[in-house]
Amino acid sequence: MLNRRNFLTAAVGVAATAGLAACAKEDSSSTGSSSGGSDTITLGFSQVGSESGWRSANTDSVKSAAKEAGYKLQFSDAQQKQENQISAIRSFIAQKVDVIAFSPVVVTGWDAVLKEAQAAKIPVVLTDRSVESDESLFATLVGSDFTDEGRRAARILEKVLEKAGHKGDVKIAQLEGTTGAAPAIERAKGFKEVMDADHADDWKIVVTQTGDFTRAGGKQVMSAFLQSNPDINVLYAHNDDMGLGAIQAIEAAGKKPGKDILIITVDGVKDGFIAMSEGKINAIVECNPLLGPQLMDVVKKVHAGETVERWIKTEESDFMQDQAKDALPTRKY
Ligand code: GZL
Repeated sequence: MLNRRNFLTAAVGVAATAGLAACAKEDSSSTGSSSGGSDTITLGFSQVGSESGWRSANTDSVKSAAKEAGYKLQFSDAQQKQENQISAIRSFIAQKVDVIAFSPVVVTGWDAVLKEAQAAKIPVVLTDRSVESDESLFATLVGSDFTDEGRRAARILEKVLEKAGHKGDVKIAQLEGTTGAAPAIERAKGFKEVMDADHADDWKIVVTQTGDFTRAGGKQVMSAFLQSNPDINVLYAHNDDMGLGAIQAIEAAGKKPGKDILIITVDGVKDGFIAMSEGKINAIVECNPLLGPQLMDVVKKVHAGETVERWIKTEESDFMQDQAKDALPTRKY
């Protein structure tokens, strides 16, 4: 797994030959000046999909920031399929866009298409999620430290357990994100680091499975969890949407979310805060989706051939249940 902490500040340089143009399924919307004059930056952006509230907020941020920056945006929604992202990137290469940015749905399988972009002398910027590829194939990553989010989730669970006066073993159900996606791999890794170091004798992940970052997935998998492990007393969901789906399953099973089963989620979308204010989620680890402005800034620098840092992080906080009501009015997504 690419260790973001080892990223060094490095000059951005790319060399290229023509890439193949595959017909990508474009859900493209162009913003910025319609003429796309020679001085207007044309940005090809391949988005994972529209699987969660976080993703919708991220898409809105990218589109509004591109408009604000006056860029011509070619936007493609991959519907969570890697082949659609690869097709879209090939289409951007064929269109000779100035810069390509994308949020890779999974960490592997990108070398070939990234080499085609490099051969076409088109710089690539990763946003949100990272890849396991040769670091020379992309200029930078604009996004969060998911391993740290996993550690933060474990640390805030310690506070939630104390606040709840929990006694006895902690039997954890884990709803993982999309299999092979950086946030799923790293949020599990960070949580396990803390568990192994400080809770080897009292915490146990009794069941873990992907809910694919969706509400439907969270509800379906949590329902199965409750059948096989009725004594679960904690849920760690890799995003709010799976947590919200799980809440439906928990209530359908006649249990109280936030009481019978303590719930920790990641993201911090508005619906997550509403559930937290209703006492159904106990704590949220924020993962900021509003990456648009930082992305557009780095696109401009990369296009100009400037040196950029290998990892541009976002600011994030963590919220306990008693902070939800006060925080809601100012939540931006
Ligand atoms: C995290 C992002 C994840 C969110 C999910 O940066 O990639 O994907 O946590 C989203 O809500 O589906």
